Amino acid sequence: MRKDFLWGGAVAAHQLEGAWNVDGKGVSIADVMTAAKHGVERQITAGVQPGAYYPNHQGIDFYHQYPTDIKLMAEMGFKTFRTSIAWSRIFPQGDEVEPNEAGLAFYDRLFATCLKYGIQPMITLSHFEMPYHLVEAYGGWRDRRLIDFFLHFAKTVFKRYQHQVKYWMTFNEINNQTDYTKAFFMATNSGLVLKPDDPQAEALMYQAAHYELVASAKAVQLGHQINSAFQIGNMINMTPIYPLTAKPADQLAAQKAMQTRYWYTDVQTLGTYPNYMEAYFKRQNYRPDITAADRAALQAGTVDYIGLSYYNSFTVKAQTNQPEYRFLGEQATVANPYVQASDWGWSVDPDGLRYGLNWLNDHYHKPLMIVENGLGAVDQVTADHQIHDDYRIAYLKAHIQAMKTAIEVDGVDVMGYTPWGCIDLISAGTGQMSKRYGMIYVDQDDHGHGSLRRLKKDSFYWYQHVIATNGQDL
Ligand code: BGP
Repeated sequence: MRKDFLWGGAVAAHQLEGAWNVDGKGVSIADVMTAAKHGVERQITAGVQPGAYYPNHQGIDFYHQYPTDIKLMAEMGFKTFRTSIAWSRIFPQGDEVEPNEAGLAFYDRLFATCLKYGIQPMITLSHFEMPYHLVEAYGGWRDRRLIDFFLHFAKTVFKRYQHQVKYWMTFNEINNQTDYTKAFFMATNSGLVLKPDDPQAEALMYQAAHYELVASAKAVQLGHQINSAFQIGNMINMTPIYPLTAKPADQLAAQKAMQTRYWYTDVQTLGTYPNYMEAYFKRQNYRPDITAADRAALQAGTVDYIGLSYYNSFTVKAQTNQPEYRFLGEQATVANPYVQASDWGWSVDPDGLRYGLNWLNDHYHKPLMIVENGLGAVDQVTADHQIHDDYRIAYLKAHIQAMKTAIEVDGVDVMGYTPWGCIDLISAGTGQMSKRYGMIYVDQDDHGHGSLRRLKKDSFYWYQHVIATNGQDL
C-alpha cells in the first residue's frame, strides 16, 4: 500500500446537501426526480413539482450540518472526501454568464473545513446532476451547446478552488447510460427525458455521450492549463460481466458486453473511439455528430487517472436470436449461482473488484482510484443508540482485502479508496433514505421524518482502525 494512500469516503451533492432552493440555487434534475419504491423506476415525469419528493429534496441537511459531519469524518481519519459541486448552485439555470456567488461561497466554506482537518476534497463536476433548465430549454446533452455551458461551469470552479482542490473527476458513471432503456440512467447521465420505448433512444444516447466525452476532454485540458498540478480523472461504473459458462458463445457474449459497457473509458484514456464502436455506428447507420475538431479534443484531453465505482458483477449468456451480442443493460443479465445478493438484489462479489481492477489496469495502464464501493442495507438502531452493522463491515473488509490483493499480488496502481455514502444519505436509485451505506447513521426515514441526529455505527470504529493501520489490520 502506498504511504500516501487516499483513504476516505464519497458522497454527491444532490444526495445529501438538501437546501435545494437556498442561497440562489436553481432547480436541478435531482429536484424533479420521482422517489421510487422497490421495483418502480425513478425518473423525471411531466408536470412534476420541484422539491415535491421526500426526503430527497432535503437530503440530510448537509448544507447546514457539514461542520459536524466533516468533523466526524476527520475523527475516522479521512485523508480525502469525495463530493460533487451542484452545478445548479453555481449556475442556477446553467446558461448564465455570471455565477451565483452564494453558491460558490458555500463550497469555499466546505473545502476550508475539510482542509482544516487535513482532508483533501476530491470533486466530481457532474454527479447525476445538472440545472433542470438545460433539460427544458435544450433537451439536455443531446444539444452541442451543453459543451460550452459545462466548460464555463468547469472553468469557474477550477479557478475558484484551484488552491483547495487537487483531485477532480468529470462525469459520474458516464457509462451507465449504456442501459438506454432505463429512464433513470438517461436522465441522470445526460438529462435526456424520453418516452418509453423511444426508437431514437440508443442513437440519442450515443450523441449525448459523445458531447459529454468532448466536454470531459476539454475540461481536462482546461484544468491543466489553470493548474498543472491538478489530477483529473474520469469516473466509470465498473461492473465486470462474466460469461455464464465456458461455452465459446457465452465467452464472446461477455466480451461483447464488456465492450458495450466500457468503450467510454477507451475514449477518455486513449483519446479515440475503439474500432468496434466505429464499426457498430456504421452497421446501425448511426451518424453521430463527431467532428474532426472533436476527435482532436478527445486526443488532447485524456485523463490522469481512472475513477471507478464498484458494487457488483453481472453475468450473461449468449442469446440465440442475437448473433452479435450487445449488452442491453441489467435486464439482460442472468443470475450467477456462485454469488449472493444484497437486500436490493445486487450481487456481492469481492473477487469481482480484483477482476475489475486488473481489467482496467491491463487495458489502460493508468492509476486507478476506487471512488465508490459499499453495501446498501437496512440498519436497526438499538435502544441504547447503537448500530451493529457487522454485515457492512464484512462487505467492506472483503472488498478492501480484494483491493489489497490487486495491489500487492497483481501490482495494480490504486491511489485510494472512498467507500460510498460514508454518511447515510439519499439513495440515487430509489430517492429514499432506508437504503443506507454509511458508517455514520442519520436519523431520518423515507418520509423525511426524524431528528437528523448523527450516530456512529460499529463500522465507524472499524474503518477508523483500518485507516490508522493503512489497511494492514482489517
Ligand atoms: C452509484 C452512484 C451513487 C450512489 C450509488 C449507490 O451508481 O454514483 O450516486 O447512489 O450508486 O446507488 P443507490 O443509491 O441506488 O443504492
